Amino acid sequence: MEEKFYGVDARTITNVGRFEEIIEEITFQGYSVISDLLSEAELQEASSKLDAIYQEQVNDFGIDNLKKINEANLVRCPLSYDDFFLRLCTKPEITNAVGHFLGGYYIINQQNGIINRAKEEHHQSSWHRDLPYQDYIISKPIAIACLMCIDDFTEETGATFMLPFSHQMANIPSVNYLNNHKVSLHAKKGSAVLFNAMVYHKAGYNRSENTRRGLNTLFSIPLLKQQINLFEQMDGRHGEDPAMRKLLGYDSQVPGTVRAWRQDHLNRKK
Ligand SMILES: O=C(O)CCC(=O)C(=O)O
Ligand SMILES: [Fe+2]
Repeated sequence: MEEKFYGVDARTITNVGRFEEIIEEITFQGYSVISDLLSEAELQEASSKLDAIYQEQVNDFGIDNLKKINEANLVRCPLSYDDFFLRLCTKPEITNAVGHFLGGYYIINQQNGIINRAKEEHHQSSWHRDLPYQDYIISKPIAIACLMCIDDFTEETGATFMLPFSHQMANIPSVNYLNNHKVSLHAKKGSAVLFNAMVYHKAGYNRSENTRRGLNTLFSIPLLKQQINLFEQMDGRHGEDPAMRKLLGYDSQVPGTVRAWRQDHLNRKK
């Protein structure tokens, strides 16, 4: 039977295919799950590379130091170690949706691998927004997170908890409200959770026997500063490709002087 309405003229989205469904879910509840995005081969590669880069970071910085700054089991900026992670997060299914919300100019603000080990509390298991300390409502998304499930996200393995509609809540609600309304996002490995970065969420506790990995890429408008200066971190790699320069934020860094700012703008006129 056809759905009927009265007293309603306007509708945000009318033509509903899978893409529109994803857009509508992110718009209203704040998140959507895209299934079957990564192949088995990609998942295995992601798993072993995340573990290897993490080991490299542990060797470099020391596990005690990492623990002191809540960085244990967190892989910072894997895309700067291996282009594989850049390719994963720029699949068209993702960039099409990100572009829908952020428009023609967005950057990779940060990328992190989350290694949620069996029966260990992870720093990301605390409620947060991916834009921390922002306790207000914004009418349009300014950052979209793409959390790829490298392993199955289940109740057992510590699936992400989301608080639906919370991008429309200025402040975080009470623990009582959080517990009554949180949703545990079960998603098969190879899926990606795309969400408005203002949605409150946290990783679940991993009660299983296995490690549960995720890869979170945060895309933002270029007005927001990157967590790590990718130009420096990547030694300007891919700088010859205009689309990559833009995505990696090479063209939206803070100029050092008035003259440099003006020169930048002048160069763009040529
Ligand atoms: O691993 C998860 O379930 C959540 C990760 C997360 O919130 C983050 O990386 O910001
Ligand atoms: Fe997060």
